[in-house]
Amino acid sequence: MLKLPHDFIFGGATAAYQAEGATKEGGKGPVAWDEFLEKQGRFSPDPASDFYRQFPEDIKLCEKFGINGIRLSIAWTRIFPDGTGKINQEGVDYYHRIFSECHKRNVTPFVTLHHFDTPKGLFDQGDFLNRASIEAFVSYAEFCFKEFSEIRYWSTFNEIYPTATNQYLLGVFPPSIKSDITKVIQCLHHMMVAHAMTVNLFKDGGYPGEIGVVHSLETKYPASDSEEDRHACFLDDALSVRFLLDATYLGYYSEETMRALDEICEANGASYEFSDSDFDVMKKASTRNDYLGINHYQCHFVKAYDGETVIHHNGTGDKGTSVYKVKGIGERIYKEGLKRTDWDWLIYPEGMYDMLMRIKRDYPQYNKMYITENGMGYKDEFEDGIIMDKARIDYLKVYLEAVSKAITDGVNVKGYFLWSLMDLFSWTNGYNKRYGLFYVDFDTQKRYPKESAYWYKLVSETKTII
Ligand code: BGP
Repeated sequence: MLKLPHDFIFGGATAAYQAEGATKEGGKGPVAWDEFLEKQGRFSPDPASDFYRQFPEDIKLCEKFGINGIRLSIAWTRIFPDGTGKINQEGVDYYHRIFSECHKRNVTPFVTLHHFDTPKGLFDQGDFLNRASIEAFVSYAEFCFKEFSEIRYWSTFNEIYPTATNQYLLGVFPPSIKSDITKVIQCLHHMMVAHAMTVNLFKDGGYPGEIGVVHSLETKYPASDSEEDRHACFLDDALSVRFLLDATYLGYYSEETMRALDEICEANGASYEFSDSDFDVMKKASTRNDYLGINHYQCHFVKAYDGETVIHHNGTGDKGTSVYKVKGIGERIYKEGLKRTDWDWLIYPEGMYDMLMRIKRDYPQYNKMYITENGMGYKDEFEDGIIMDKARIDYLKVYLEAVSKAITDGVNVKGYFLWSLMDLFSWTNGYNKRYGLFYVDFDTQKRYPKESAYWYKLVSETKTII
């Protein structure tokens, strides 16, 4: 049986908008999602898991089940309802209460400043396409560093690539724009600049603790050995993985990344603009990241494709309905013989191992890594308070084994945050795609430990992947 280090963090992950509910309470300002979900009419972000009120119970469950880290995000609009300017003391007090509860229960909070929830006012002015959002984000971050001095682990952003593509390529996040590669690249770059400015501010200000960024990093493999498929894989990887790692650890985009970017832009009639002063900021920050957070759920097999962009996002759990073909990049296909979830996410733990090894090889200055999200969306069956989620345990086991192997092979991984601590609201799937160790009855808000919670407790206590 494989082991994990004695000081390893066995965490659970959440995000403000998906856990808290209470979107119109406590002086919270609006975000674009409020209106978007209301218009869409499929599901509401309230009550979510009512973490707004239930947090003492959730943090107590952490302690009881050997979970010694919690990843959570601050809702920017609970602190600054309009994004900038007036401060909402009720929101500030709320997060102090959460952090003190964590302290009481020996659960280390890892705090993300932005998890898909830009304040509505800034969003309406172009979100991160508009440089005004960069300035506003840095000021908000500075406020948090000064105010929440009890925090030791900060992440600037959650998943810059899915933010940009869900907003401007797939169109499944507000403002629902499809196939606009110019906007995708501009959003990616501006968010990376905002990250770099924040890291520089944190380090120059001498704040205590550590700072990093959480990227979604999912390995791409060519669908076959053909030259064409290998090239499609190179393009997909360059935009979704290499672009971000270059920005984070080099402070510029490498020659290979730029080659791919130019080819993708040419095929899509897209363009980009990067200023030299941005690279000065990014370069300065590139050696100052204390850690990298990796969100990794699946991997992709990529095939050459030369048609128009056609995407169908499987947001219902109807297995086999996913389509992902992007003009000038490639097509992501199902791979014969590989298991996948009802949402068509391929279960392939080698992808996690390969990603960790690649970062160690290509970006040796990474310092240390945490798996900040990994888990299995599943239609859990609830029978008299008992939830036997064997499929989730099988998934977690092979992914934790991949982490353990990477550590043995020299990668410095310090912890793992399972997505999700308890069942949460999912942005594009609502409430039937459950990930939690704790089942949430969304009507009563009662929590029930799943079989996987007992399994995770044992793994955490023994540091052995059973
Ligand atoms: C990540 C996000 C999370 C969470 C998770 C699962 O991309 O950081 O917020 O939602 O994926 O995704 P989903 O809820 O779409 O299944």
